[in-house]
Amino acid sequence: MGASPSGADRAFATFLLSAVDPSQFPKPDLPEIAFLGRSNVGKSSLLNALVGAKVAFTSGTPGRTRTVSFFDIALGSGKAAPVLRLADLPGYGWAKISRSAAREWPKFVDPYLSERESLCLCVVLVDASVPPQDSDHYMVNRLREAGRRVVVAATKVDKVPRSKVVTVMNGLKVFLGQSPVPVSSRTDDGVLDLWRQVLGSAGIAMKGGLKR
Ligand SMILES: Nc1nc2c(ncn2[C@@H]2O[C@H](COP(=O)(O)OP(=O)(O)OP(=O)(O)O)[C@@H](O)[C@H]2O)c(=O)[nH]1
Ligand SMILES: [Mg+2]
Repeated sequence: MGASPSGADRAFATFLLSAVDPSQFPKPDLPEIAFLGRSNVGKSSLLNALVGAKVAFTSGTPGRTRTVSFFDIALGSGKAAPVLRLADLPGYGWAKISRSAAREWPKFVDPYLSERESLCLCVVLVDASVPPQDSDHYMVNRLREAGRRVVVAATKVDKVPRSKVVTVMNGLKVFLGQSPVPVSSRTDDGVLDLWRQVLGSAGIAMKGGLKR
């Protein structure tokens, strides 16, 4: 069940569709939260950790996700009506993707980020175990300029020595202009904290507290 709490806040995720073109995006009829970050940063893994099920495809091969995949989330019961939608976006900044795939990226992601009316939060993932990158800085600023609400999640914090976590988080805060939420999909550290923020952005208060 991952990091999702039991009871009223337990998430039930259903894969809706994978889109390669804005015409394929689902109707914007639910509050939507997008997961963005460089290839291999752990977007799909974090999404799975948040919902407590392996719904998003993860891979050791960077740049694997080339589509926008949408997942509808119901709370409390799998039979309940969905209350929010998560979007797993393709990774950016991976040099080995084919040139045509690199050209494809902005074509269907940029209109999504700029125009998607139901998009209420962008979770930008940055890898806590490597130095911050210009592409992370670019993405956070681009989203702010588009008027998007941004939460920065610092992933793979299990790979950072405990004594260095505070320094790394402070460095990211200075670099990106906001405090990151340290998370690990391996250990579930910080996952519930992030889940609370995801629900909050959709106007949903967590009822079940922090108990699993
Ligand atoms: N140690 C550690 N490894 C992780 C964590 N999250 C993901 N990984 C690993 O990082 C690799 C990439 O994970 P994905 O979730 O597929 O990354 P992604 O950002 O969705 O990648 P693309 O879809 O290719 O852009 C996999 O080998 C994961 O097992 C984490 O919290 N800790
Ligand atoms: Mg992925």
